[in-house]
Amino acid sequence: MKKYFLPTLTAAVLTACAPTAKTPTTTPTATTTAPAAQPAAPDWQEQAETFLKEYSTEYQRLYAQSSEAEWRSNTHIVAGDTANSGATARANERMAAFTGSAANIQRLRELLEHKQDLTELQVKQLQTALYNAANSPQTIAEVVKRRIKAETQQTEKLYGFDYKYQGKSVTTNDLDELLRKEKNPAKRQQIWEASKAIGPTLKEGLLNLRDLRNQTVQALGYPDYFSYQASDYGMSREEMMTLVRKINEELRPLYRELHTYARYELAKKYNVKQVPDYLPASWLPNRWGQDWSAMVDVKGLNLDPVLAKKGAEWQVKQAERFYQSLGFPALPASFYEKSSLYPLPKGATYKKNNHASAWHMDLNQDVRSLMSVEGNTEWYETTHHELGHIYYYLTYANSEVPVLLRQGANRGYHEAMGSLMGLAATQKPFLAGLGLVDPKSQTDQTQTLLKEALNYAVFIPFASGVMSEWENSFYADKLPADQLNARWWALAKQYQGIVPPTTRGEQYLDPATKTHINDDPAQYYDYALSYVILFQLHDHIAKKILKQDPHATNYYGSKEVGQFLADIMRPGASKDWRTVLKEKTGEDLSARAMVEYFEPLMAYLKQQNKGRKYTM
Ligand code: X8Z
Ligand code: ZN
Repeated sequence: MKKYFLPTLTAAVLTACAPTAKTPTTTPTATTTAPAAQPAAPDWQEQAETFLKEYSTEYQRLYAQSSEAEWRSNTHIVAGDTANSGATARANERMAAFTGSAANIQRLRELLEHKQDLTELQVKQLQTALYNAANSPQTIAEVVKRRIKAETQQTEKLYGFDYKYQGKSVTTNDLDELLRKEKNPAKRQQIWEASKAIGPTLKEGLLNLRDLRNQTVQALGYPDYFSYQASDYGMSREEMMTLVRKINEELRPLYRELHTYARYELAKKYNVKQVPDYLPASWLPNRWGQDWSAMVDVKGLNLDPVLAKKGAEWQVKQAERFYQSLGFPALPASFYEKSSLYPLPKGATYKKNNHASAWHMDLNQDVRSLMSVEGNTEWYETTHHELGHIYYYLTYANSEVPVLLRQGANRGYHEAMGSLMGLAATQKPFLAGLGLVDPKSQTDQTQTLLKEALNYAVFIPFASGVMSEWENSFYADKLPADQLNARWWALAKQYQGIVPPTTRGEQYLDPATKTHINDDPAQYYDYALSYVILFQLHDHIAKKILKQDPHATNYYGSKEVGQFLADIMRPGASKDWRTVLKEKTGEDLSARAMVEYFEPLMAYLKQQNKGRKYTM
């Protein structure tokens, strides 16, 4: 599931269009001296305004219909049922027929030829509409139709899959919990393998989708689907890859220490005498090795028992209270009525999407989240993450922001907001203020920072390395079908220093076990960028607004922090993302703040790793 939009759509719409300030046009207009018979030159701003108003109204209507159908398809998955998938495919086809229509494409191009006569806001909207058109050009309507169908089917397979461990059906929540807790390495391997069993079932569908996705965007001149997604940032594929590789390199020295540390600590934990050069994937407390924070328990700061006691619903309410304390409004009642926040009851006759997402159903006030919240640290953070999307939606759904620009400054910002709140909600002064931990208890700051690094720093080689490199190869380099798994594990070794517990041939498809590979394609670098942005924002908030140590903040109740975040959210995509960052933090996009945050940990890790063999 596209983390916060719909899989087949990428942008938002325009409602009752905000009055646009007209800039003087260079087109000469009729003057009193002009001969009366000569037709007046067209007023391009007026033409664009008329077009955008109509376009946006229809776009928003179709978007809402598509969202409703997708919501149903992601929350009620019944094996063999075709009613939902049929309805979803039809709604998405209607959307595609409109956004990709030849008439709309022609008109958009025509208007954009007069860019210099239009307002900046109009140009942005027209460009967004043309970007959306490239995802569904009706010049190749049959290909688009097949892609829509293939996407719907892939979603059903992905979330309808019945995971089995020791002969019993289990949920992904169960598998995650087992991977966090199980101490027996042989059992761990079984659990890990159980979590990868879905891969082969998705292979044919994914290969088909690759071709259909590439063909779709090629019709409007994009070389491949990866380039198409990168262009949403105003960047080429090569520029995006250069950026993510740079981020990865900047975090590499820290990762190298964490990797060495983890190999030795886990070998000790699992009673393995010979420390392996590379980490067996089944040793790590996460299905893809993207978050190792469960490896460390900080005495006095372990949230799991208290969260288990408070329960899932409390977590959602608490996250809302946190946003409200900053000055954000209460969530609309419909959020609670219409969302799907918790795991399905045992024995339910249907399944639901098991990955968290947030939905802007109508690009207005109908906001919902799809989660399977349980009382634990991982869901506590994820709840804050999803509400970040929800408050972003609500904040830019205002009359100043045209419907087509109701998106994040870029996709990475959208991911950053809630993750930032998730980080803030786990720092000790915040937790103490909330009464979740004893403020008087002595807690180890180094262990706290280590636990955070095992979450945020460990994520970078996965997101900017393995995922981005694999999808780049897959879409742009047309990675051959008999090298998909080999490439995945070569990247995991190179970037994460992780190897599979046993050889994983091409009969498996381990990348496809990551939901994004199927339904949020060629965009995973969003998350790497979001962590970089998150630390930039956090650094600014801590030092400049709260005047607190970034390692020990308490945002709770700070209207100034709320103002700062809402100011970034309010314009949506109507402001350039680079300008926003520079204006708000005084910096360009950079891993500086993230590296600086973890700097105090380096000395400790080097000390711990003294005499140990480094393999990366
Ligand atoms: O997919 C997500 C969000 C989607 S709204 C829950 N995340 C990435 C992942 O789970 O792989 C958040 C951080 C990384
Ligand atoms: Zn997200």
